[in-house]
Amino acid sequence: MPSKVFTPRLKALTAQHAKLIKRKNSVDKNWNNGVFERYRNPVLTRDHAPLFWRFDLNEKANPFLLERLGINAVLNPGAIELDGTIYLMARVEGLDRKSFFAVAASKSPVDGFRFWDYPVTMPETAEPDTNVYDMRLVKHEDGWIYGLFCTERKDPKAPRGDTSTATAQCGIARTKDLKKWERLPDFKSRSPQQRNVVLHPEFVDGKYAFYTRPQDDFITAGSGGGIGWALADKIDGAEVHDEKIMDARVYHTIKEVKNGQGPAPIKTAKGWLHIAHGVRNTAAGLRYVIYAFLSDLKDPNRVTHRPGGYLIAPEGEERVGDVSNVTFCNAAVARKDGSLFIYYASSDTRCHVAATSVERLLDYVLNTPEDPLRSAACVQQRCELIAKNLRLMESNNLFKPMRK
Ligand code: M1P
Repeated sequence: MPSKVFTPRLKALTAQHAKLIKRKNSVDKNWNNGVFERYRNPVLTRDHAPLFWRFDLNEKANPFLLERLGINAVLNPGAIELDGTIYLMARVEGLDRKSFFAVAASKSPVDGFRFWDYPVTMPETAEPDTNVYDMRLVKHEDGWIYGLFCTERKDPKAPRGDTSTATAQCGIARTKDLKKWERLPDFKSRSPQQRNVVLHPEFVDGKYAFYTRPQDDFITAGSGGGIGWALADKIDGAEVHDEKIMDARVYHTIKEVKNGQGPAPIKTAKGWLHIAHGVRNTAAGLRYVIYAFLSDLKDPNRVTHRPGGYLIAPEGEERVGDVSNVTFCNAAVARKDGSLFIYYASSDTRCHVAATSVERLLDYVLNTPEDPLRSAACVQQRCELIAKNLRLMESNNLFKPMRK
């Protein structure tokens, strides 16, 4: 006999899901720093996951229509634009804490993202991954689309009884269509752990070039000094011997504890535009913010401009989630018309979009002053701006300054 619960519940859930997918996004008018626009709604959340991923839809087997395989969070997406469609390669985390990759696509960069029917079936290496996450998608000049991601396994050297210590390394896979993936051997370096490894989109000196993040430990960077740079002769069995730190961690800055390259950098006339994340410690735990910098066109590991401070930090509801006070970015799409969409996740829970243009972000990196690293120098920097502005305002009769 059909239960009274199943059919009305299925109807309600289906309507709710359809409404979410169709929901239009809009710019948050309260945000006005001019550098980028913030959008009100997240572009992907756990509620975007199709019902048929979560519920057994057979009434006989599931008369109460209970969720059987719930989704905990959808975060840290990679992104790529192919033939005018934006594809987000989301990190989807089940209630069991394991992450997997799934593609959500939309013609619009800011709303309408819909997951494909199946998540990605990522082949394993001989040493199976316990967890995979944070894919950086890059169209390389060799013709492949690469996905570099973090592969995590229990540390075999962990003392008996220690069920937490893990090792993080970089997994490499490639595809032509985001559906069928060829898994290559994991990236090898001298560092015991790596996270946030990103492939540069072009060959450098005929080699594959990587942004790395060497670390001694699973959580802390330890002696790993920041964002590294390394070259490998081949991608199928990529191995690097020397890592040069190109963007170091610095005391009392937004990247004091650790940092990591975000998506692959964007090529512009003025240099490679990088988006990265920086981490500092607080009494409330780690705070993750997103920052930007520019590196030399011919020598992508030489940083030419380092705007001080952060580009995006968690605001409002973004501040709260599974790991609160986190904004993390591993995706950006620069479109033919010059617009630039930065996809980021907040508090390891949901995905957002910020919109700007390559021209505007270049202006930001070229003209935002560097962090002078001391309070007195920061005051001096601000006073110089104030004095310049007051002179201008007085000469234009724009404003009568308060003289004190
Ligand atoms: O929890 C915040 C982030 O922590 C890690 O980033 P990092 O290696 O820089 O510390 C990653 O696990 C990332 O997925 C996560 O969002």
